[in-house]
Amino acid sequence: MIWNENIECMDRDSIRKIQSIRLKKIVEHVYHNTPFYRKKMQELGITPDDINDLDDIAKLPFTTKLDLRDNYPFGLCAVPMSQIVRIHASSGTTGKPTVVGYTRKDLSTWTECLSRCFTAYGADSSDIFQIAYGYGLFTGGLGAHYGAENIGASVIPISSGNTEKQITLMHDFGSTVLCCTPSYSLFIADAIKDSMMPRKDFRLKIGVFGAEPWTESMRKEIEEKLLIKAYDMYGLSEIAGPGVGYECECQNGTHLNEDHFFPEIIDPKTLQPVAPGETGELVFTHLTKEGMPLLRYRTKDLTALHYEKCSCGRTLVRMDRILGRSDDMLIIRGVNVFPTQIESVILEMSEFEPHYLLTVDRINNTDMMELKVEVRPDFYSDEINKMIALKKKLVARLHSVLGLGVEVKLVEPRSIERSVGKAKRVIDNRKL
Ligand code: DLL
Repeated sequence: MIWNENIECMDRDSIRKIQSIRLKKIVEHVYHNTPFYRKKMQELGITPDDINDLDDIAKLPFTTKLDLRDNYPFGLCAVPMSQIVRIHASSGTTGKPTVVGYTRKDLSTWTECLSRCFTAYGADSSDIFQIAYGYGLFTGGLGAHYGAENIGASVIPISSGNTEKQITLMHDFGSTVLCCTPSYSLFIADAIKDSMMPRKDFRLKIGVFGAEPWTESMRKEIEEKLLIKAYDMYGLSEIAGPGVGYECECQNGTHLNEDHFFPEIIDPKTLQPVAPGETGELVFTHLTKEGMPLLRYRTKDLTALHYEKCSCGRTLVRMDRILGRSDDMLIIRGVNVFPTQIESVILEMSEFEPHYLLTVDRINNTDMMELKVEVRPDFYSDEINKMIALKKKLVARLHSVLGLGVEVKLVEPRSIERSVGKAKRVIDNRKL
């Protein structure tokens, strides 16, 4: 099913026309209402009259997370506070949170985007949504909530955590759709297994997972453990929250709601656009946002875009799975390493659980990586030789994929701390 066929399946020329008109309008809006952008555009020697079609976007300034922090909390709002009806914020690891404000129309646009997502996953008014993303300043809970209500589904606003209660309600209320981070879904899967409640007594069929990078192997693992179909949902607070992008039944990339959020891929070093299909940093320009519209916001997420029509009939551009964030990329002895690469190696070997923790240190001026990984119960053994052989196998595989040596520590099942939200999988102790 398609929620908004007119837009989701619109031919490319028409979508570009709409994007062009909206771009011009939004540039005028920020120029006249956000002193930060007026100043930036004046510094570049441009006015809204210089922006006439999509190609002119390259003339516009970029925006970074630092700009949001410098204008904390409401400096980038383009409307008076009396028009802001919702405030969300995402806490970074350092400094002040990034704050975003929504007008009533922004909330309705966001809800429309989520309705497209949920419909693409095959959900409708007959479904019961268990929303186990955090409610609060994080956009996951409330964002998904409004979208699910809008398609007429029944919503259980349970938020994240309290895993025992999650599975009791999932069982008793007959939840059919679970929304949470992919890492938390594995925690829930283990809890269901421990509960001894037979799987046939649960009605769960769809998982809506996002908010952190996850791999194809992780998808397979979740689908096998929970006996559901797992879909990707992409988003970030600065742009809307969840629902910026979604998979369809073809699972051939994540469709972006590009009538509201115009995507570009740039080379993060040269800041120049790369060709379609090439990997680079994803950049978004708001096309319809009233409250806090951003021009060319650098997400730091690394991916590629594909413009060919999808077999589902949708023409909205498809984005590859997020490879990682450029700021999550570790540089180990000069080699680039993404946590998702490590996850793929662990999950392609049946002996390991998808739970791991990577610690990076600098010892005697040399970067060292230590990987703790859980062995599955049926492979975990007291026989030291078996464990040594298993460790060697993993070290060799990691070496061939990463081109680096990793110190591996095999640990007992369930010994690595679980997360109910975004998983923390890397600890970098280097003082760089
Ligand atoms: O994580 C919004 C969200 C909530 C998305 C629920 C999906 C589901 P932030 O906390 O601002 O917002 O974090 C945004 O998380 O830039 C990506 O690095 C990462 N991310 C989000 N979704 C995905 C995904 C929410 N599906 C940051 N795959 C983004 C990979 C994702 N990374």
